Amino acid sequence: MTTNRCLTLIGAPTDVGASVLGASMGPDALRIAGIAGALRGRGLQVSDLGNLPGPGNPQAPASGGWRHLPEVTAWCQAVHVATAGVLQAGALPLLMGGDHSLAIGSISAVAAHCRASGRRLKVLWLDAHADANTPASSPSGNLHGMPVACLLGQGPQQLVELGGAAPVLSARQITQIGVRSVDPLEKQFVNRQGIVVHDMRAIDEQGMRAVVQQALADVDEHTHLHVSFDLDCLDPSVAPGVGTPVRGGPTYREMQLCMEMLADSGALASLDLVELNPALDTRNQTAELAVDLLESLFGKSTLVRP
Ligand code: EXY
Ligand code: MN
Ligand code: MN
Ligand code: MN
Repeated sequence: MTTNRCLTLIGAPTDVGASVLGASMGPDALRIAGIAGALRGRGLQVSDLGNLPGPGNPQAPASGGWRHLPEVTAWCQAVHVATAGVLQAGALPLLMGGDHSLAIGSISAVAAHCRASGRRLKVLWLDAHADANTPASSPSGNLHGMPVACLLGQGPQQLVELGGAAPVLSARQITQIGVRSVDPLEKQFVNRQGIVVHDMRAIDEQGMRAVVQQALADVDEHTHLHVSFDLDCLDPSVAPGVGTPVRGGPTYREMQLCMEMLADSGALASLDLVELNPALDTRNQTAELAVDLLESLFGKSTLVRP
């Protein structure tokens, strides 16, 4: 398997799914950190669709178990259409968020593409959080804490059925890595659904190498691998520019190894890069780190290995 060498950047400048403002500046911070040039340096043909338009942030309180549902739905629809267009054109879509609720838009489009082309979809969710709250279990109503549940068919109907067919994913199609913050009722949902979670304890006990090997065990030449990379997965000491930091995350070296192993799989076919919050960052350090890790994800390594 080899990774598609044509890549299209999609900017989705919104923070309507989050409690903290600022993820709306993520796409431009990634551009300033040189995302396109770095990927071209890896030999990729890169185009940039620019920033999608969408509603502003009403900064309204939660009601009915969620905040900003019409706005999140509009953004996810825009992302769905853009992602479907990029896949249709034969390129690899890289969604630059924006908050993580946008993954409902990208992954629903990827799933439809896989259904139509007979490929098996596998989603790797790199995150400090499980993002598996439902409106009934969420302590905040923030929809960036609910995309996994929505993709599994639990959540507001507008989001669950965003791409038509629901549920978009079955639990065995998703594997989570780096999780260390799960709400009490959310934990019950994760266990009931049987989502495979390699939490930080697993990384500490077994090492990143064993964890990624297990996560990729069912990936073969028929697999479309989607990586949904929430930058708060990284330890906040190296990635401070996120709205919901949680201490105790993977180091730069651990995450770089994860990226290198994903590159070796050759199965990567779509990607979300989300939750970058430049308002909380230090001199664009988190954006630059994200671009550095992307280079590893697209095949940069120290030596040529057999
Ligand atoms: N579990 C908390 C909530 O649902 O409010 C925090 C979620 C943060 C989600 C970030 C994007 O990964
Ligand atoms: Mn997330
Ligand atoms: Mn997160
Ligand atoms: Mn390394």
